[in-house]
Amino acid sequence: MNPPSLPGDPLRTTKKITWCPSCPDNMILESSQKAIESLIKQGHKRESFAMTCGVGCHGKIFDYLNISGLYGLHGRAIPLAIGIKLGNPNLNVIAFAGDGDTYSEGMAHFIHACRFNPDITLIVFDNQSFSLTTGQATPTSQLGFKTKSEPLGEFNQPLNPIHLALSANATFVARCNARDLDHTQQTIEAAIKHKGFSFVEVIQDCMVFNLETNGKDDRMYKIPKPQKLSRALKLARQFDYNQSETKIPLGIFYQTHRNTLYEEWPQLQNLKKKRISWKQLKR
Ligand SMILES: Cc1ncc(C[n+]2csc(CCOP(=O)(O)OP(=O)(O)O)c2C)c(N)n1
Repeated sequence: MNPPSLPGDPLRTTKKITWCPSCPDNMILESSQKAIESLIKQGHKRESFAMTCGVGCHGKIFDYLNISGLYGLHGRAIPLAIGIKLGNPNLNVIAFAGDGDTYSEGMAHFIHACRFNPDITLIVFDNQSFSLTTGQATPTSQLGFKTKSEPLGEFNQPLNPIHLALSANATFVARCNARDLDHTQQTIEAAIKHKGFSFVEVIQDCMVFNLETNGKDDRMYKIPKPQKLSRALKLARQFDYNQSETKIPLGIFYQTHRNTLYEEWPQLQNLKKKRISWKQLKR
């Protein structure tokens, strides 16, 4: 059962927001909520949305967005989302996760989700830092990032999640800037509508940790539409997550269609056809 909603705002709980003031997590909450509201206006039921979260600052969205779901372990938002989708393939399932969460603890799930193409949406809050645990380096932190646990600076090259997702055959790959609320909302909406695994990386500042990587907005520009895979891979390489002057492309890099996980399973196709979950299936 959902908790009480804010008066006049059914998609928001009454829980007090404890993110830092001006943290872009607030903006990602807003864009995600607006995307869901828009889909509800287009005929989706609020009950058809479910979410999962990993552990981190981002995971608090679970307390604020008033849709059903499961709050998971660190790195496990994706398998939980796949589980929910297998239980009821009629749901729109959104996994909210952090960069540490997804690309460190949850990396195997991320790669295999790109391959298996479950019909779920992954939204990664990428602040290039393990922020809830006071700012250690994640796989997308820039070279040289000095932390309490790495006083000499990060010496590993950052991972490029956009390039990785494309290489692992993801069917929808996008990047947004948390501060650009309209673009983030539109991209999340397109991602939820996509049939298959949709991955949206939202670049955000952290107001407390890894400050040197903040304020990249001037370097960002928008790709007008999804590109061919070869071009998308090239565009993905423009930004390598290090400190530099390179441009940072935003938008849907690539979108294609192939059978999703449930389409490969006759049992799930049956549930989808009857618009029911396993629980409602008469055996
Ligand atoms: C398996 C496991 N490893 C480590 C932790 C400790 N831990 C909790 S939150 C967190 C940082 C989360 O960072 P990120 O996913 O980037 O999210 P952010 O806080 O930046 O939003 C860590 C390392 C944990 N809870 N479980």
